[in-house]
Amino acid sequence: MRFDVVSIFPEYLAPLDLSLIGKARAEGILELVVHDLRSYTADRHRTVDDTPYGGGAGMVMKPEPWAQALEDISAVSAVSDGARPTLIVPSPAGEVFNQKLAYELAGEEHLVFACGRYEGIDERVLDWAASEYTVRPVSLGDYVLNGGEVAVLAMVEAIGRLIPGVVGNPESLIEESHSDGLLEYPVYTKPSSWRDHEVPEVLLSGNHGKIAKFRKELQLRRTSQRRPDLIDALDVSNFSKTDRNVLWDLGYAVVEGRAVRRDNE
Ligand code: 6GU
Repeated sequence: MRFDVVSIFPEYLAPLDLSLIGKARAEGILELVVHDLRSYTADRHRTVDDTPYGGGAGMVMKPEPWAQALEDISAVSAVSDGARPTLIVPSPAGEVFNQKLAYELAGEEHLVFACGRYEGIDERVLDWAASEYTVRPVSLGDYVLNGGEVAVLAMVEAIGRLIPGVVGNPESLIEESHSDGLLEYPVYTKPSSWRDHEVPEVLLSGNHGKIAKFRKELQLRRTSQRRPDLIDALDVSNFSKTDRNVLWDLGYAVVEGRAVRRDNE
């Protein structure tokens, strides 16, 4: 898989040399190239921004440096016949990034990230790029960052770790938060008694059936407390009697494969 990142702050992407992603790059499992947008300018001042048509605050990124960079990158794109690279444009105005989108993007051969700064990139770049790329504006969530670089660090890590060979133990991908639509259960390690705080007794019992039930119950409890929106989205048609009882205890009934708050019934 190949990633290209275009930014006016290439040093911002330096953390991608580290840890599991850095190791995967060194091993050739993934290829990642960071490009300085200013190297695609043609004027003496290497200008990348200008004032917005129609007025308003801040500056807008000029289209031509982006076109030069994206043309250069698509020209060397090694996607198979019929496929095209995906252009991800980090923006608080994009679709929201989540684990499902991370899996979808991990299945692509070539992802290009266009890091905007200031008030964003001239919108015509996105329209123009659609002839060579599948263009997807993507947001991390409902808050505003100064530019796309930090969002790209998050997305490359979330996508990269799903590529076979990047995470050493594929088991750790299966059991984690969000892959089953629930938050992860809490974890503990030695010592079993620490500053008057005890590890839950059942985890010391060696009874794996009981442990699995206990963990699922904690997943359901913390998800309903912290992320009730995830409970609403859950498919509970294959839930065991025990799981349904926990849901009931948390104030939900099971109606047509969904958990419904009993006070909304
Ligand atoms: Cl992807 N970019 C920027 N600039 N701000 C954001 C974001 C992305 N996601 C949330 N806020």
